[in-house]
Amino acid sequence: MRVIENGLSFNGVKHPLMHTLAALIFDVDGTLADNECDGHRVAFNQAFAEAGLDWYWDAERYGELLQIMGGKERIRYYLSQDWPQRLHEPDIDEQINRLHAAKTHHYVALLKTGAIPLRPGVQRLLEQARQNDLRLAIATTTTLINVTTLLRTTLGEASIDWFEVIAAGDVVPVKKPAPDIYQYALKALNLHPSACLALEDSANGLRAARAAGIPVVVVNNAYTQDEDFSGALAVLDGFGDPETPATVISGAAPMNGYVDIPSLRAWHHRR
Ligand code: XBP
Ligand code: MG
Repeated sequence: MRVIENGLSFNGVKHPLMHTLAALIFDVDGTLADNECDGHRVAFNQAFAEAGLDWYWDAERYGELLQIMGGKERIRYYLSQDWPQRLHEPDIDEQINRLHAAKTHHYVALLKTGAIPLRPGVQRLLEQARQNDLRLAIATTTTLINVTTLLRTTLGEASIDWFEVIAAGDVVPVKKPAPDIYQYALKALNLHPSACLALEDSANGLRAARAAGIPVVVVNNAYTQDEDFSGALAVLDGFGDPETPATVISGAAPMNGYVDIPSLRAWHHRR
């Protein structure tokens, strides 16, 4: 018997609905906001200084450390590189957790000043997605309070409910480039990966989504522009807007010059 559920045929034959775009899954850091250098990095350094540590991550070093996703994981990696003996301290896990909690506190405080805007085109695209009945989700390695505060401070309180699932941080044991956070979001959406499209800014994010079977459009930024985005449907330098078109780095050009719902549907259709 042929069972069709959520547009899927489980007898191995693709059902037409399998190709229909039903949901957009957004990455947060670097995608919704260009917030790593002037947001997360600043907060890490504040936490280090407050703890009396002589550590400072300048913009260039932070770019290297960004290869390690997740703040706690990034601190641990930094220790392994610069202070390896400290990893043997019996309370190192607690130290990292405390430092990271302080970093989150500083980052949230910074967001509340309004210092971190969304990337150009993000609000327009989210509103268009809602008008077009596309479902919305978030899949990010960052801490949940960072996401909800960013949404509150940029789009307002109600925007949190625009997203059916906000999959964030330690809700899964392994962070991007592992597929876990995307698989978590897919399960919550109860959708096949082919009915979704992920929007990412980094190669690690692209790999995570692709490993979960989700097609990806990349909007890169200064930190990620030299990364390998093979496997993306398209790579652009931003979402763009009617007045300021996006530059296409690879893939088909968006039909109106910027990332909108018709262009996302067209990329998704060609996958
Ligand atoms: C990017 C990250 C995050 C942030 C820090 O996440 O690697 O770890 O830099 O956030 P994404 P935390 O691109 O998946 O949104 O310190 O809260 O981990
Ligand atoms: Mg990102």
